[in-house]
Amino acid sequence: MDGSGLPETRSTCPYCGVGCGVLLRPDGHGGLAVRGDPEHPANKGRLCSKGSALGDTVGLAHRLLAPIVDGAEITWDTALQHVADRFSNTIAEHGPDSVAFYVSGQLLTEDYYVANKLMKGFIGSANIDTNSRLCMASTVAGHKRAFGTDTVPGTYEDLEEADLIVLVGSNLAWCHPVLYQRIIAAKKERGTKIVVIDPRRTASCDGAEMHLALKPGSDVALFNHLFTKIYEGGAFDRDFLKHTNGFDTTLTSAYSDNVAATGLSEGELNAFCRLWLNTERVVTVFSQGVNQSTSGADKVNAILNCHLATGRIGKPGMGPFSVTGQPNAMGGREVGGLANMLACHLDLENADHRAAVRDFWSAPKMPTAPGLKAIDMFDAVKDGRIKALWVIHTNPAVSLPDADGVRDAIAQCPFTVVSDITAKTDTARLCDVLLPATAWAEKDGTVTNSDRTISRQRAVLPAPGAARADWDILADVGRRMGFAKAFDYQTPAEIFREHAALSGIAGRFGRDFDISALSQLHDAEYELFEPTRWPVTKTRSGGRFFADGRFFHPDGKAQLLPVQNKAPASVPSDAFPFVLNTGRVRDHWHTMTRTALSARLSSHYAEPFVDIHPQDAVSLGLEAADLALVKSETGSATLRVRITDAVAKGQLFAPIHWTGETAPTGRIDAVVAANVDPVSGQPESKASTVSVTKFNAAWYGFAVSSREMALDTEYWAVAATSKGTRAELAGLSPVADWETAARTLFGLPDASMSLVADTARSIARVAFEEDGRLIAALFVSPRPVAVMRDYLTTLPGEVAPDVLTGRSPADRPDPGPTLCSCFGVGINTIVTAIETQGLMDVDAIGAALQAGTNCGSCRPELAALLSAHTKLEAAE
Ligand SMILES: Nc1nc2c(c(=O)[nH]1)N[C@H]1C(S)=C(S)[C@@H](COP(=O)(O)OP(=O)(O)OC[C@H]3O[C@@H](n4cnc5c(=O)[nH]c(N)nc54)[C@H](O)[C@@H]3O)O[C@H]1N2
Ligand SMILES: Nc1nc2c(c(=O)[nH]1)N[C@H]1C(S)=C(S)[C@@H](COP(=O)(O)OP(=O)(O)OC[C@H]3O[C@@H](n4cnc5c(=O)[nH]c(N)nc54)[C@H](O)[C@@H]3O)O[C@H]1N2
Ligand code: SF4
Ligand SMILES: [Mo]
Repeated sequence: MDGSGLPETRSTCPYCGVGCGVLLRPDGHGGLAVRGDPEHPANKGRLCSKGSALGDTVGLAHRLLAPIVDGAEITWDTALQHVADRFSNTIAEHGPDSVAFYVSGQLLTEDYYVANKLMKGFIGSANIDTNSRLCMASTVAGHKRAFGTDTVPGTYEDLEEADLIVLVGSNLAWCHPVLYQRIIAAKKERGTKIVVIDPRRTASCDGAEMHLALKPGSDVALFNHLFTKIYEGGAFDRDFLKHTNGFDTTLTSAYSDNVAATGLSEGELNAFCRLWLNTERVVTVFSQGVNQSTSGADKVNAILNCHLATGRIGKPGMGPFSVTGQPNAMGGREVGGLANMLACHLDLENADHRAAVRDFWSAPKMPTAPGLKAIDMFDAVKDGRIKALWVIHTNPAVSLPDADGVRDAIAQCPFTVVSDITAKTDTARLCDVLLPATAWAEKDGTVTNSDRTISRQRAVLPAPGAARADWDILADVGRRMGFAKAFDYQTPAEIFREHAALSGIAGRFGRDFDISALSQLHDAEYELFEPTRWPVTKTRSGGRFFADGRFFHPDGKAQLLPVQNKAPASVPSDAFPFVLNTGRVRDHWHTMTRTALSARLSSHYAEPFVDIHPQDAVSLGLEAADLALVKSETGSATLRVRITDAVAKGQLFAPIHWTGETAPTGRIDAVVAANVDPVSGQPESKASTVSVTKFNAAWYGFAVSSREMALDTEYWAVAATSKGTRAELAGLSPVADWETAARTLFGLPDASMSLVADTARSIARVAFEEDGRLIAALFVSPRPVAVMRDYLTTLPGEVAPDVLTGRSPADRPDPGPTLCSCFGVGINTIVTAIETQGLMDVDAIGAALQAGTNCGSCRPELAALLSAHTKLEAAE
């Protein structure tokens, strides 16, 4: 209870791997109030901008409510029988390896367990892989090579107990904001130092002492150099090294590597190594700048080598820390969701492990060889080896590299099933059978976060329409394929208990993942289950791994691994001279099927963009707000130009979030090459080579409307606003009749209209009214449209505002793009307050404007604004 009288239910945020606890209070009309759970160990009440806006995303307008086969709504019985028959017939005709599941690190553990059991135990193929292949595969491979198992040694408390945090290829401030806030809070107490290792200057740099802008892909060279300095500085731990193999060969290899590949100066290298050597309590946090690389697994081992050599692992405030992206990336690894893993951290290729799992499941057949990894799986779809595909809780037509190729492959697959919460995704639009899943807040189960803490997600809203839980859909298909007993589940609690019992077998093989003490959990205990860090056995609960020097290789030791720096697979050429880096923005989640529903999350960035260094912009003849055509050998994307020295010369950065639904030419993975790490199979999503040219628009447009628009121009990007929608537009050929064009765009054949146009010069301003209220407006210009967008988006619904000037009146200044999404405070408002009120720090901004005082996700950007402003003043 929170004092309002209505009960609150504890659950877990469905976005990132921090796994924050939330308290949910339904309003009884489909709405949901969400606040941070003060009791949850991951966040202790904090939430970031995405978590705070969860209530905006639970509406049903966009939801898929019934099964659809070949475009027509049908019953579950018909749909699932059809799925089961097609899979069974395909297997009968072409063998088990002719079918595949492509699943997700966002599935709950119970869903994931059933999918893996059905494919590996009963269909008898290992062709199940997951979007974690694009996310955590390099870390899994690196962990297994070093430790013998895929073990995250540390805990979140280590981030607060460290004196040095090294963020490698992690924009923690935006991607794991609550962890970043925990670190910044600890920094105030103990003066924690932060080093960011990233080719790009990010929001995470704002709280950091040092930013090492290394050359893309060169992390191995940097950590090899650190390894030699550890040796020379005598910082290695002789006692701990007894628990490891490979020190000498690793050292020789490290010496023969070329630190110049990092492009860092001697001063930078020395300062970093000195700090590392002199600080016992160091946590190295790493994420996609490490994993998404053709040397991803080697980067992981180069980092682990340094921690193992110094014994700085598994002790308070020390250790390597892979932060997981998705809410259940960790759970997926536990159930063995990757094509080369078995359940419970057991190995598919180990005959004893296989036999144990087969006996436990009473499985008729088990595959003996790994299945197809994501990229290979979609290649096999393309060339016809995979004839039936089931995609669950992921959107591969957007998120896989060579996304146009993947889209074509899915389209031509003889039979594709998609389970999703909405039909409005690029992948769902391609399938034969579309199955409606219950969404977050409607379903029950567990997830495991980055520090091995298992938490419950709980249902507080009714399942809409015919939607069913993912585990339930999978189990029903399993029964219909003839495996009635193995898939006779009634509740997620039953599945959880089975998984926990299986982990006891893994424990007997001496594996790390053992939660066997939970195998007898009663339904009521599962209902009340509190966040719990694994392992959970009769003798052990939670804690850290490896401080005792006991690892999981057969000899009990850890392996130091000689690794050598390797350049990214795509080499810049005259045709493709730029290196394209891709990643996330603060307020959007992946392909935006949920965050795009929230007006406040959509106001931080409202369209896809590309960051270009100022010198490159000059040589390309690009100005800020132009559109650029970014091309590679695989495809192209049209993106808004932002000119910034946050990226180095020769490099570009573009976000991953836009899709056929929100900006069809902004799908960045159309451009990304499908180069993979040879060890992990993870694609190099951060270093494709591309060309950039100006998109020669004949006209540019900006539109606001109180309803959806019919967008059909060469470039468009749409975003939700508090009053409806906004869109950026551009076209390659002049438009002769702006009245007709605007009426078609807004679907307003008869509404009363004001128009100012100079068609020959592609200038037009059009506004529509209904009952004296503005309902839509369009601004067209031969150059990128300069109007006060963030003011204009507030106007639909207002009585006769003076809209055609595109400017706000003096008494209603344009707030500018939203920086604080919780309180809707724009950049212009903040800059004005800094200037007129002489605000000196982030707290002062908060006191004046509230900005940054709720979730805190925007605090790094507020700090950056302040420092830019102070620099300007100093220069005056
Ligand atoms: N807001 C938001 N948060 C999210 C998500 C989201 O969609 N939105 N998704 C979640 C998921 S699934 C994931 S996996 C995580 C990802 O979290 P992060 O890995 O932190 O996010 P990214 O933006 O993908 O990439 C991190 C950084 O790697 C840098 N980088 C690129 N190449 C290199 C390199 O060669 N070396 C180094 N050292 N750095 C490099 C990039 O410049 C980028 O700043 O975020 C999770 N959290
Ligand atoms: N270039 C480039 N590409 C990347 C990355 C990058 O950094 N750069 N990052 C990669 C990484 S780390 C990741 S994790 C992927 C993420 O990529 P995806 O997994 O493809 O992205 P999502 O938008 O999270 O897709 C989740 C889908 O599940 C649906 N969904 C939501 N809830 C439910 C539910 O309860 N049940 C079911 N069945 N469906 C549901 C959503 O509507 C959505 O369609 O992208 C990868 N692609
Ligand atoms: S940091 Fe934000 S997105 Fe991640 S779990 Fe917490 S509230 Fe959710
Ligand atoms: Mo991810």
